[in-house]
Amino acid sequence: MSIAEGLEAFSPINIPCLTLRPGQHDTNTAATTLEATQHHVDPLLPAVLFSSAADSYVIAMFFSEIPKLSTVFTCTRRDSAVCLDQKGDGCCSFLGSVCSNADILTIWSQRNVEGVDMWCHRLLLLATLGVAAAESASRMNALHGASIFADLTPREMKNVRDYLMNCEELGLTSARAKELKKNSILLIELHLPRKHEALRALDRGQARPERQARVVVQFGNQPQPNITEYIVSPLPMPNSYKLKTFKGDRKIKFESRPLCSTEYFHINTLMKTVAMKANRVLLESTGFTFYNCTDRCLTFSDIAPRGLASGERRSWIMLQKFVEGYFLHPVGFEVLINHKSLDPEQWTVEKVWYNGQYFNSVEELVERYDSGEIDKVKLPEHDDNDLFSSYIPRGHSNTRTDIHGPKLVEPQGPRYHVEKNFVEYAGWSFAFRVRSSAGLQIFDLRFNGERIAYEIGLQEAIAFYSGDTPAAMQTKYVDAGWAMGTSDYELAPGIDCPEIATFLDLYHYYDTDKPVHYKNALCIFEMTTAMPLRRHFNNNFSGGYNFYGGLENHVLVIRTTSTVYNYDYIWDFLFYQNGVMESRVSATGYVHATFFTPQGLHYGSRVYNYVLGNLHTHLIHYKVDLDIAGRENSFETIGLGFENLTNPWSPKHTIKQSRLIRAQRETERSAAFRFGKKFPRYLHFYNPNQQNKWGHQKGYRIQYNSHGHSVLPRGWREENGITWSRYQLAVTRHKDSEATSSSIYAQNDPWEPLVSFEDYIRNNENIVNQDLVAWVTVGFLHIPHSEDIPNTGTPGNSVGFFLRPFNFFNEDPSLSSKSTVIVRPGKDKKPEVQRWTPEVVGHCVSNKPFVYDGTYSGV
Ligand SMILES: [Cu+2]
Repeated sequence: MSIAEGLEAFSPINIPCLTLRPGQHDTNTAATTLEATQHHVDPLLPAVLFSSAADSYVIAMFFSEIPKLSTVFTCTRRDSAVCLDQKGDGCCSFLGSVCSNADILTIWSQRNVEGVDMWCHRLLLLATLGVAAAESASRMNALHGASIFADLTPREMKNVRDYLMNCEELGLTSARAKELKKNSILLIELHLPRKHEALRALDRGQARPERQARVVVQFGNQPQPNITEYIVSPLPMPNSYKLKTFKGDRKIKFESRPLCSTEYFHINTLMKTVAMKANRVLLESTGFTFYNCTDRCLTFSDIAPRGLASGERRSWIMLQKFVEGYFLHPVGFEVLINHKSLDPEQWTVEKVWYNGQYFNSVEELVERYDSGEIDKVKLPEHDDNDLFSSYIPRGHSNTRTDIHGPKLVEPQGPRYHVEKNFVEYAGWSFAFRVRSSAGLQIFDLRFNGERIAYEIGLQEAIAFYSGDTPAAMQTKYVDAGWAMGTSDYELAPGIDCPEIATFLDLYHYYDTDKPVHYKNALCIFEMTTAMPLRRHFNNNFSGGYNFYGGLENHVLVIRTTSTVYNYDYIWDFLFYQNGVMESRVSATGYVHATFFTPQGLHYGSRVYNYVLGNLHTHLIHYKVDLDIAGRENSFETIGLGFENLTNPWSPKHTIKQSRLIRAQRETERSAAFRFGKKFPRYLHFYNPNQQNKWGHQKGYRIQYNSHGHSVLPRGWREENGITWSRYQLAVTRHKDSEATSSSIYAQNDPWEPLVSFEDYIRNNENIVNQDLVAWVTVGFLHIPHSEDIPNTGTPGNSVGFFLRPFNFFNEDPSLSSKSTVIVRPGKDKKPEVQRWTPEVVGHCVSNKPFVYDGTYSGV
């Protein structure tokens, strides 16, 4: 059977990167040409699938012998047409002249198919790079499966919206309509398939599970207002929805929903009437008002949680001067409003706090203010030239302004590869997405084709405050409830990410009627840490050296940010060449500040005439679903203990030294480490069924970079909403039903949370040789100080963790890097340099002017 006949027995099926159809078959040369018919052909990702009717398929691919990513191919679509050449000897080679680096074509079948068998086997025999072929198969599966995790496209979002809007029984109206008593969509995002379904595609190249959407609907126009979540499928053309259920069949309380723009509109209206009543008090006290104010206006920040018990919706609102950096301008006026009713006319003011004094109504404040019964405050005259809260530089500059500082350059172009949500770099590969609720996640993390983790993703970020004003005492921010995943605004080249970074757009559907486009909201770049990954100067102890060896430390970074009102989080995942992966969050932006009172000094620092920076603790939660060389993993901790030995070469003496003490953690409870308790030194996850060359079980360890501590006593009211924060680390058995440790409802109902992490470890399951998930809490205490003005700086405010190989490889995998330089003294002591990269680096920096737009809008 000829190749052409073999191919004709199959019909091409679509895969994202390439669709091919058989072209002409030339009987003289016995060559069959396949032409790319639809998509851009990416020469780095050439995978072709042919399927037969019999549920079997042939995979054809070609790949490069030279290290992946180190060469930039310039194939065009036409030039990349795959050619099969049967050169008498049956050897298939790639004929593209431009793509001459792609030098071999391998074809095999997963299952014997009549008539194809022999044809495939002949080709298989000729596949000279068997190992490379296996690697490529793994790579192709990873690429094939990456789209499982891709966020919804605007088209998919619109289709889901249109489908649900047409379901009359739901009675949906615009999310932007001004009434609260309505049924509307709050959120549409990707709903992940179950893990074992995804793995069928990722490990075996089988069909991907159908794409589904998670939709949050607010049913305000019901006798029993409620929040309901649906799974809508199949995408891209949905035709059904079903209820999404939660552990213990818990229902989502209507009062636990995040605030939407409509509710803010009505809060703003209420605040106008409050401010109107208190206009003179505000004007005399602050020089600013809420209406009719031109350049002396007030604005406000709202505090969460909203009340003291489940089912409440009562928010403290803090007035601030509306100037650049208004978070640093609280004016000493706070109001507690009850906005539970769906009729804003029914909303009430329950308390007022003015200059340290509490009142039951605005009227009471005004009356007692007028009668002179209370302590009045008068802020200093506002000085427009006082730059306090602004970014405008001041003071003597110690750096030149006529030249730029150092910049990252890629002298010969990028060395990483991004295809949609699939990324490859120096042996690493992964897929990514950005959840609207909690943000950045990566999936199917592999190194040299071997899986290390199935999912590593942000779950939650909290900041719990203390202070002397009611707003400060009440502030317990739980940021997924503020849709921190959607707060990923535009990144500035050269500042937020290097100019050379790849900037990608994101789309979210949250509190809107159409998808919103967030331009340049995610960036990927390779950088140098300006630190060797490893180096050695081998001294000859007589004024010279035997050799010098060194390797630059390059790392790939994927980054998004969340600006949750005043605060900015920078979320990074970093991938080092030696198999180390790092998760890091850096905190910046404005501190959450309240009005200064002398008592306030117990809770922070005075940072301005009338402003206190309040102490708070940041805690961040990550899910780390490890799959170390497979799903079956175990967990042990390793510490040291002193031992006493009789000195074998001097028996009169005793030797004291440390020895390893390993503790196998067999159950979930034994693998949950509370804050404040002793935390083991090494946290070792390993595959008990796989060993490295030296007989050690292949493993990875989690190493912390964190100074976090718990924020409230265990079980205390709001603490029930963040039970994950009890543990620096907890290890559980993977369950699809335990997908996340928090929810968007935790902020407004932390008292009776929909999702409680504690439930995940309550049953204390066995975790030996199981699919394990590590839940990692990192954080830091922040006592604001004068240098937090105008903004908290990132240096010293980055925390996170490392995933580090521990006997996973046989040696440092960065040995495959050809950026290594070795120098040896040659003849006449002239140094001889051994290297594999060009001797001259060259230089190039972008000459594009700085651009920034800052808008995000519906599409
Ligand atoms: Cu802080």
